[in-house]
Amino acid sequence: MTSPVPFVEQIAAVVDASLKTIAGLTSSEEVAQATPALVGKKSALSQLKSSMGSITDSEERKSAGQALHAAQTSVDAALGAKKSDCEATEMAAQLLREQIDITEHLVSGTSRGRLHLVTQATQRLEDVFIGLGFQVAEGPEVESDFYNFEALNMPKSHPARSMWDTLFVESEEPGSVVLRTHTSPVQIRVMQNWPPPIYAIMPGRVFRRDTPDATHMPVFHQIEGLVIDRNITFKDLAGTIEAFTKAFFGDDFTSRLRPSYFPFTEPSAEFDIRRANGSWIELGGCGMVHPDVLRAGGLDPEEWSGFAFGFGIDRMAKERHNVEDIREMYTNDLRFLRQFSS
Ligand code: FA5
Repeated sequence: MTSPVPFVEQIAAVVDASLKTIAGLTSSEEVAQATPALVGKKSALSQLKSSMGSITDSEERKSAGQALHAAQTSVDAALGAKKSDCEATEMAAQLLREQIDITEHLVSGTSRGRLHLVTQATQRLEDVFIGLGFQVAEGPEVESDFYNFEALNMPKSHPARSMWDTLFVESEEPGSVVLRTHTSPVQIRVMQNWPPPIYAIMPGRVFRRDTPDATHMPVFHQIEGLVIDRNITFKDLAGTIEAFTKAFFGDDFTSRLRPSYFPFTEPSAEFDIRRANGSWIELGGCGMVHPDVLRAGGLDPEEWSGFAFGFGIDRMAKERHNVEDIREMYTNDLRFLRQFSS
């Protein structure tokens, strides 16, 4: 007959097996599943505890009780440590999965916007003219018939009004409010508000019922120039335009004036510049301010004389950057716009 395994040894064997099981657990889910079998009411340790009553020797029962208590403590501690370990690992993995990399943009380089070609050209034009002693003025885009036509020597039925395909704004008196067809109305507003001598430029957006093509847009930009002083002559006008051409486009460029007609200037001319390939492109109109226009601006033509010009800014930007088609500047294709730094 084999003698029964001593109680203390049974406890040691259960602790051994429990610690091995605990060591093999790899997740908090596995820990939760294994817990009842390791320390629950039906666990091997609990069964040993209930069988303690069969130990008759009081000394032996006492030391068995102590051993059982120590066993229970070590299994509880190992299970608790395993649980914390698994939870920490799982939390770290979850954080890694859910992290948002807020440094992403800095690492890959920031993408900065830049000014549109026409805005760049406008600012450059302003710089050039300010360098020539001009001041900048602005006027409204929605304009009255008076400023857009009448004060510019084009009374109601004047045939020259048809030079511009006008967009009208609905108003109480039909035809009296327009989207300005050019920046020339700002000439009148400046004359009415600034005491002469006047050296002003007036950039802005203008509107025409023009069909878009390589050199035309229905909404485009002009820069108006106005000089009012004593004894201003056509020579001053030609000299200013040539100085501007070289300052804006470079010394290789030249300008020419061709006789033309505008009701608000007399004599009038069209202003062209010569491109690198030798061909000419029309950039604007100009001339000596008509006496009726000086009067509409509140100035005495006997005392004051002056010249005015109006250039297309979009066409200048197009020429300066060798853009084939003016419409390309308005397609908002970033691949196109990014080619031109400011
Ligand atoms: C005028 O608008 C006159 N106000 C210019 C002027 C001012 C003359 C002062 C005399 C004294 P014109 O219609 O030609 O002129 O237009 C001037 C320039 O605007 C043109 O030479 C061209 O460069 C530009 N332009 C005209 N129409 C368009 C368009 N649809 N799209 C883009 N640019 C245009």
